[in-house]
Amino acid sequence: MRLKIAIQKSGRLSEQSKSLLKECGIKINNGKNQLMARSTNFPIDFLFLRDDDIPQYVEDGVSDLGIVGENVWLEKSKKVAVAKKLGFSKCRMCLAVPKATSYSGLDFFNNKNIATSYPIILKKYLDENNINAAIHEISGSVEIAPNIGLAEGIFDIVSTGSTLMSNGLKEVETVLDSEAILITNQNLPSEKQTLLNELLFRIESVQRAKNSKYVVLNAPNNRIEIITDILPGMKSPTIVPLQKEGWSALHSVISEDKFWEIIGKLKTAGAEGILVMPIEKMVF
Ligand code: PRT
Ligand code: ZN
Repeated sequence: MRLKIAIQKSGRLSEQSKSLLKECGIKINNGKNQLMARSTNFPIDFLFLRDDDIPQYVEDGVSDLGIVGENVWLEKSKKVAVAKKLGFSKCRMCLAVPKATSYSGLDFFNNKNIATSYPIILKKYLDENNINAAIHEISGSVEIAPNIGLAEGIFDIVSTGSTLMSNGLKEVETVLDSEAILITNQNLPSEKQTLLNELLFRIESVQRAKNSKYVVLNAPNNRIEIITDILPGMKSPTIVPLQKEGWSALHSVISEDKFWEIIGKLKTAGAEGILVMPIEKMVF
């Protein structure tokens, strides 16, 4: 039994989808322009598709799994399960209006026109907020709609905000945050579910490692207790005596988001020669 996973053929998700699978130890052998590929060291096959088509393929069981943005998953509204958030291709979906528009709140959009490539998500949001606006579905370059007189506002994906800025628009509401997710068919047979569980286990080990750093530092023995209290660690730090009398080396793991805060405290507490290293995998 082999799993099939659909990933974006080319675009913002494709490289990171492939990298994630490689970091999970899965080899992908594919030449250019191929639509399918096989892994030689894990029972999984790859389908390379447009991201918009992936939810349908997964619902139909043509593919067991797929990687898409949450925005595409929500817009397509197919019957698939979400197995995991993958943490890359982060963006947000926003309402934006021309910079000169005076905007006082969502009511602004009542009886206005909004251009978007995401009519389903937008309609749900407007309905939930009792806003009555006309939705104009266009497939690309949504950001030019206000300038050509098609709409008073747009609803689109924003990442850095530079596209909005260069088109003289400002973001006025964030409707949702999106990132890449792993979707799965809802009726996977148990053998495929077992393979999926193995894949999820690997993804979690990779994600945990990405969020953590391995720290080694030297400290006088009389500072070890205070330093140990600062280090959260997996369990407790490893303490190794140094040849230098009265000194030890401490080894521990700290999370990326607390990194600078913890390093500062360690220095104040008397830590020296602090080394910080990336971790490749963290298996529990
Ligand atoms: O050909 P295919 O249909 O497979 O690809 P696509 O052209 O539909 O999608 P693609 O590759 O552009 O994006 C795939 C996914 O990446 C999206 O569905 C999102 O989940 C995610 N993503 C992350 C983004 C962005 N960031 C992003 N910035 N998708 C699009 N953009 C566009 C946005 O539409 C706007 O035009 O970038 C512009 C805004 O970017 P900033 O940085 O100027 O704000
Ligand atoms: Zn697409």
